Amino acid sequence: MVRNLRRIVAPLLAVALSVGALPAAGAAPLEQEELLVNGTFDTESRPWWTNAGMTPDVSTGELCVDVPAVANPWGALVGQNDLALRSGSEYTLTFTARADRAVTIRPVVQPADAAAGKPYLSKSLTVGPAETTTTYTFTTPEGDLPVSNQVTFQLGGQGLYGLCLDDISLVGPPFEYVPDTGPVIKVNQAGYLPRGPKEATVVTAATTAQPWSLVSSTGKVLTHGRTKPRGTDASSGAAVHTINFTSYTRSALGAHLVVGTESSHPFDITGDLYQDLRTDSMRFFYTNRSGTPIDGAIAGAEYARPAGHVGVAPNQGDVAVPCQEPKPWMDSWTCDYTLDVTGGWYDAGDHGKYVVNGGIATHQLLSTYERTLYADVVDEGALADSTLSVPERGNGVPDILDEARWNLEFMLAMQVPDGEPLAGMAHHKVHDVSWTGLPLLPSADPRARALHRPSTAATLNLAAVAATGARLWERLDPAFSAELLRASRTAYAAAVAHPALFAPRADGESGGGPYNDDDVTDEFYWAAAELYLTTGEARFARDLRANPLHRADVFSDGFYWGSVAALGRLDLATVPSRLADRAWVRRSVVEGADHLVALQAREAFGQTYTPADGKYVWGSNSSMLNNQVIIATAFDLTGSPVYARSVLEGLDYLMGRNVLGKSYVTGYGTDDARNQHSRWYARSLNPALPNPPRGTVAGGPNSSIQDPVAGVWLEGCLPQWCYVDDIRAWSVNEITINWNSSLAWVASFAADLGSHSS
Ligand code: 9MR
Repeated sequence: MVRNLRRIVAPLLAVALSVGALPAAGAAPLEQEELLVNGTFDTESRPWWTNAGMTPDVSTGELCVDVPAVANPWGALVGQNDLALRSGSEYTLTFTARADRAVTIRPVVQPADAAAGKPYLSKSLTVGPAETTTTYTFTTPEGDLPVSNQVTFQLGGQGLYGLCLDDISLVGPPFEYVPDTGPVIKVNQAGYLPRGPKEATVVTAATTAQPWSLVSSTGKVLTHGRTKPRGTDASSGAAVHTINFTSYTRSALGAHLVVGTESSHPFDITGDLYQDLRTDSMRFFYTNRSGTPIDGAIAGAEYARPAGHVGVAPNQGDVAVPCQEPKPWMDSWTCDYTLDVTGGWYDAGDHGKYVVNGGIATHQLLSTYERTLYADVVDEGALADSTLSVPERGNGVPDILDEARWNLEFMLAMQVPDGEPLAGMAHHKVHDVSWTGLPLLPSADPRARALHRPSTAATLNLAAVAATGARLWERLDPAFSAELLRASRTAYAAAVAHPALFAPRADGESGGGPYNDDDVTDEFYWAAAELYLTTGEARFARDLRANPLHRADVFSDGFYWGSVAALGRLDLATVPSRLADRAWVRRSVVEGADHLVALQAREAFGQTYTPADGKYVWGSNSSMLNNQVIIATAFDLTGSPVYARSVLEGLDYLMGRNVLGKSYVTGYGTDDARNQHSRWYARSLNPALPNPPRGTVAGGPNSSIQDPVAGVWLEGCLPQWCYVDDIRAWSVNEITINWNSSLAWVASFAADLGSHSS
């Protein structure tokens, strides 16, 4: 249902640079609009709803119902939801009504969630057989109103009667969400590397090149030039110019760009720009650990919390978790054993733990480390032991591997034990049997937990990641390495025996997400590739070369938890092996990167993501980052600076060079995302709780805006605008392990570049 064509107001699009940023709100009389849909009932009753079993009849061009004898006025309702209203504004409700005898009805306009506030309008009105038209005017309160409101007619409490409503109208100013997009000059708010690319984007209606200057913190002009007009950018609808100040190669702290009377946010030009991000992006994994107390001395005092899901009340798990009750959409599958699946990382802002998504996230941490074994441009020791704030610091093992092991051990625990049906496969996920609300510490979650049916996808994730782990721990911990390889081989064999056991979407409705995936050709490819790289065995080489994806383009559409062939291909290109067509594999990565770099050149904000359908997916920031992993790997393979520049420019978008002027990485930049959707980094709901740790990336713009806040505020948004930094906006502003693992990989690469180029 499209109520207003464009509810989100992009204030800068039509404003000339010289005029300034925002038109003064409220300067013109507010536009009046009809806010109700289908108040005339010409052909149907939707989207009006009824309760008490009343069936609306619109055959006379009105909405007529037989009201049953219920005790309370609100026991019988006709209503319409999803109304976004402006605060402190006047609205007029008009309707006609008739009843087959004199009754009192109660029109009410109020928050859709009654607990969210008082009604704005609540009246009692007597109606009878003569049709009467009634008009009420009311003013909404000042301050933040609930996102979703409703009009209802309370009809109950008066015995049986018939009632007809017609021409229902609510007129007033439409709600408009106006994001604060900050300065019109969009920069990487954290900064730039002295020898790296330096570009910025200016939102301006000016049609000719404009003079710009780079100004130091003391007001000195460091360099200057002219903007390049780039027309209207498709991903934002904004008219833009770009600024290129790459030729300035000195360091500068607190510099800013100036165009006319406009200034950018300040930024640094410094070689150690990404050093902190390399480690900060990995902090999130420790504070997301399940099954262990989070130590404030390690994580920072505000992140200290008791262990979650270790069998201490009110938690009910994860020490002996049973299988889910039989469900029709799971072919009534269940089991008669329990598993100890304590540990691992919580997936995101929920308390679920998912093998599929855990797989890619764990793999990307392993890969961040493995890259440093083979790439040329690497800071020796940057990922060694005692480089991260984790409890295992000082144990002689690189901390990033310790962190990855925390989840790898959980994944091993999710494998179906010998002797049970589906032995060797991995349970798809473990989570609460129903959704909990926010805020809620993991240790305070009272819900029962359940193991969900094993899936081929989860099993192959385990096979792939355990195989990768087996080679990385071979010397560090031979026993663990052997255990991993055993588990990987068993999982692979189980997946071959059960190649099409899929987790249905319907199994993600209650208490956890679905991570449904019914094409596992890519998971088979990835697992075979990792097993081959670890063992060198011909049978795995045969399997991977027989996979149709081996010679396919696995890079143009990027990769994510549901499409992982690229992970296998990248490792085949970088990890030494005797694969017969390894040279071709390496070329395919470079070609994939070339394609992405060519697309990036057309993007006026430098993003490394140009979806073919022009819509941004859920977690688009991670799509950008995963494309940067492909491009960075091409750098590692060729040493060509084109790829290094591309990755760095891609990071600019994430850290503020975007139409919203938002740095999507918490703690980085002047205007950073910090209210991401989470049950325990939930400061905006409870000031005693923290925001997400520094270095946490938000999912970012998502054209599908599935959550109640984004769905209402961002209706009609062009891709870059489909984001709001609100904790309730889970489809655009969540945090997850697989998104931070992409950031960790790229941040580590960028940190290496920084040290080698300055
Ligand atoms: O990241 C996932 C995205 O790709 C899917 O489209 C979406 C709907 O299935 O689910 C996302 O994953 C969520 C998961 O289901 C539950 N934990 C939070 C995840 C991030 O929002």
